[in-house]
Amino acid sequence: MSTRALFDDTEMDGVHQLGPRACVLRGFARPVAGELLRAVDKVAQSAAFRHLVTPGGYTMSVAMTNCGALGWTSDRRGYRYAAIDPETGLPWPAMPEVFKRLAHDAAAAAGFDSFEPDACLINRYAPGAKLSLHQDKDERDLGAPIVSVSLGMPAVFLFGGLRRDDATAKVPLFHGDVVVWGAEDRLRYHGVMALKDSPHAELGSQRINLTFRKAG
Ligand SMILES: O=C(O)CCC(=O)C(=O)O
Ligand SMILES: [Mn+2]
Repeated sequence: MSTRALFDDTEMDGVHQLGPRACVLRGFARPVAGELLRAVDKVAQSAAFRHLVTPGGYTMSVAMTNCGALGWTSDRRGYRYAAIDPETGLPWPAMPEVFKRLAHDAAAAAGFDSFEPDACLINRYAPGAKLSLHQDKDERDLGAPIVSVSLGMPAVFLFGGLRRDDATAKVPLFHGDVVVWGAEDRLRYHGVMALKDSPHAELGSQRINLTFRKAG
């Protein structure tokens, strides 16, 4: 099924509930998308996108960088949050105000008050890149939600249950969509299917995802 066909089964705007405390806010980030993308470019000038290696020795197809007090990173020794970018030896770039505001406001719109992320993982997908099913569980404070912003090419987000082998919903995500999940949905498995090449007007053959978390 094409991504568009999947999307036609859902609504164009508004809130799409994925669980008791999980939802997609359709188009929520669209008004600030240009500002977000300019800020991503600026972050990447100081902390370049890189393909991390997993503890199992696999090089990830998604390119990553971070901003904020803590950055998510991986190498043969494991996954972890670090205050210093291992590539530059410098602190990660500060989290831009527009990021903080958007993350806070999206969380509030999804029913999570006072979200103040200290980590923003920036994922860059080229056609064919994917993210296997996983839980976000490296954060100290699992009481805070995850806020995940999609920009550029569409993707199919997989949203499963609390066990890896639970059924997954296929959720098409478009430029400006924001997914928020927390509380009893905080540890649900999720991933991104291999991206099809359907170039976006501003970003071309790329998808950028911003994942905001309270890690420390
Ligand atoms: O790219 C996405 O939509 C999801 C990213 C994600 O799950 C992660 O970075 O942990
Ligand atoms: Mn994740």
